Amino acid sequence: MHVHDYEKLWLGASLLLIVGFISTIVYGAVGAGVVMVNDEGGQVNPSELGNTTGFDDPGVTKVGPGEYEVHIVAMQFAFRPGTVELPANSTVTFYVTSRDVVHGFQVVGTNANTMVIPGEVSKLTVEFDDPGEYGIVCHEYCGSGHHGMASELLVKEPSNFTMQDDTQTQTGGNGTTNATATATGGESA
Ligand SMILES: [Cu+2]
Repeated sequence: MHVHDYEKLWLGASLLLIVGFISTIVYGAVGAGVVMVNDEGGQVNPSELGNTTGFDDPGVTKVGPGEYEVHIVAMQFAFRPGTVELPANSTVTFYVTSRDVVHGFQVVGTNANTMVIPGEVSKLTVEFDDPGEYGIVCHEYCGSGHHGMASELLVKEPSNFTMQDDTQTQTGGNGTTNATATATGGESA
């Protein structure tokens, strides 16, 4: 059977395209360092968060040199705590849950991004190398006040950083960012 030269050319070109598409998918899955948020954060009773370790007093806990844990409760229409302060050069594991409806949690300008589902704990680890201000926003429509549901994350020079006391308030706020964080756990919702 004779195959025309142009036919061969187009066959070859479409084969190349297919190989190219598969390569980008494989790279995105394993090469880009993106980690999906899974169920390893565990489960909680959303109506018992006041009696749940970590979420009864949300905020920052130091767990090792340069390592911090941050518990965050999302609710209509705020995050608690309203402001999170962390030192630069730190590895931070966020534990985020909701006490009412589905919310979102995104550190703006980074790939730290997850859904927040009542009863589930979203766990994601982020490295903050440089000082900066980041907005934390809810990106899942959660009701009439959704547009105002935001808080801020201040990454400070380690020499200026002192642990916040435990009397954090529920305030909203918007931060801007010069994104330098890289998340080792994150998901696009
Ligand atoms: Cu929300």
